[in-house]
Amino acid sequence: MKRFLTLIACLIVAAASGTVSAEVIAFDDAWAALGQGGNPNDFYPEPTFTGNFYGLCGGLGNGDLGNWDLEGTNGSAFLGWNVTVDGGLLMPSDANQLSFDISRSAGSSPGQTFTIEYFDDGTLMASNTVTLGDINVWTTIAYSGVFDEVQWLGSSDGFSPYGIDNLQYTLGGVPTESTSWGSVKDLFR
Ligand SMILES: [Ca+2]
Ligand SMILES: [Ca+2]
Repeated sequence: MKRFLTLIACLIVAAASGTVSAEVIAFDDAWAALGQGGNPNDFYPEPTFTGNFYGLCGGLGNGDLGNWDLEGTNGSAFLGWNVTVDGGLLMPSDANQLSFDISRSAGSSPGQTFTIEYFDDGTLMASNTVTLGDINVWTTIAYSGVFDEVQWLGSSDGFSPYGIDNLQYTLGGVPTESTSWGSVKDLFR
């Protein structure tokens, strides 16, 4: 019986330590299916991309359709923004991790910025503003914490088109040590 309880406790600790792997959106599969300017929301069931984006772009590795001067970081295709530069993500449920790569594209200017805000149940949880590098020099945006919506703001400093690629996220709440050890203690009562 003691061995059984020890096994159960180990399983609970393993589950609480987070073995869930991230979902990865590379945009290349969507671009191959929908072509230049396609809407990622017509391909990926989640998350929902919000705002007035241009759409899927093949990138330098696929002939640089549209002359963005960008090659994605996880396969050449990426999601391009040049109509308006504010957008975001709606998650299907609470998520606890997000990362993606961003680069400004042809027609943008040095020093332009990108601001991202993370919300849970409508409450701002965190925000981050970065100054983007040169064209086709990608910056990784990363966040850990509970959120269900993301809003971002492109630079207000003139025309500021950009691409994003290699979007990764993990759904689920964040397990805490007190929660997991509480469950283990309950078993031994
Ligand atoms: Ca890609
Ligand atoms: Ca929520």
